[in-house]
Amino acid sequence: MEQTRQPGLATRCVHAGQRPDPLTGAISPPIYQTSTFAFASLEQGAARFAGEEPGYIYTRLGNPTVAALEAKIADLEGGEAAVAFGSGMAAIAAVVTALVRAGDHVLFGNPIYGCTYDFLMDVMARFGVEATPVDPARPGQVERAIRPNTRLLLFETPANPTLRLADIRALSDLAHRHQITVVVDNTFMSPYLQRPLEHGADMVVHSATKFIGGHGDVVAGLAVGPAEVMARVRSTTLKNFGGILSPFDAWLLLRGLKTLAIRMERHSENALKVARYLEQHPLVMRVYYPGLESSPYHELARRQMDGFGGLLSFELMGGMEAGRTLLNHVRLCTVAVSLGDTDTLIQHPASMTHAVVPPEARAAAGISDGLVRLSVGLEDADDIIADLDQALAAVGRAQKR
Ligand code: 3LM
Repeated sequence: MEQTRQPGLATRCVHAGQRPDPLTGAISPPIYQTSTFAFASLEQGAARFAGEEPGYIYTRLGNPTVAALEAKIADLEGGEAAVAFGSGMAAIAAVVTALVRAGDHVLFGNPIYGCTYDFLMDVMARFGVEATPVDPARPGQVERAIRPNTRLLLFETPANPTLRLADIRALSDLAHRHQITVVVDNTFMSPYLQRPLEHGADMVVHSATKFIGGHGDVVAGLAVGPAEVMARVRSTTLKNFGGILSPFDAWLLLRGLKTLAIRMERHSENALKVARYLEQHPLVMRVYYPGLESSPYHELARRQMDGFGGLLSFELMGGMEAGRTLLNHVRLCTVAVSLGDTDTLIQHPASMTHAVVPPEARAAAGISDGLVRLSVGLEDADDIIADLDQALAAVGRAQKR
């Protein structure tokens, strides 16, 4: 029987964008560690520069290993084209600056990763682009903030660090009624758990440093969207700011993506167990995890996500001081920023990832001084829970003193 069925996501994580090297049969893609590519003649070089002949020119403009990664992520997100960058921030900055000009206005969901906030509110303001934070869980508020010059709506779902969700379909429909481009930062989910383009978003950005790489050994970014827009990004803000991904780092991401499906399933399974443990702990006031039935976002999560992911955050009785004690007593969990690694990472957003966000903006976005964020890794869930349990016992002892 002829196969017409689209292969499943796990299959595409392994195979999309890749085939054995036609020259040698190597299954692992070659790392084309070269800065430049030879032309057979002046005419060939000129034709490549003129875009009249396909082929590589110079690694800042394109590289075969990087191209394999771009093809894979475009396939997984269900987009027409993708561009890779040297970091998530490079991807976000390149996409935003390719889409707006001085005099334009940008809306963004708050909370958002601290450097994205800083980039939009500070850097873009200096180039005449105003940005307004909105709560994307309140579409009415988003609509009221739209101005005639609003060009872009950028948001994370789930959001860093509070795990607030946004309804991608509802916001995309709303934005499109006003000719506004919707960009979703899908870092917390990866395409295995959520594909924003299927819900109406125009573009997706990633810090590929996180679940896509998955092993805590590479800093990278990705953007996916319509071919015309991605070609514009490539030929303007990628080419001229030059924030490219190296061929070796592209190879690490290709390797990481092979196991994305099983990693995301285990991250999600472990995080749910940890969230349930934390939820019943007397020293924990609130747990933010969309997989918990108690989450106000649980229904939306079931609708637009294929799993609940590896990130959660929580607030302790005793606020900041309790958080300090907890972080200083964990043993298996590592006190570190970043997320999506094999290792469980624990951090304090107010003093770390979101320290650059002004305190009033943090408070408005629900980032309290006592909030702790956990990126649940691939260890045995019982071991992660045992570690948190002994650290929480230390918090309890400190409070009795
Ligand atoms: C962090 N986040 O620990 P890079 N979008 C999202 C992110 O979480 C991040 C980026 C973009 C963290 C990094 S904090 C110093 C460490 C949702 C990064 C930016 O440029 O690849 O770091 O991506 O929350």
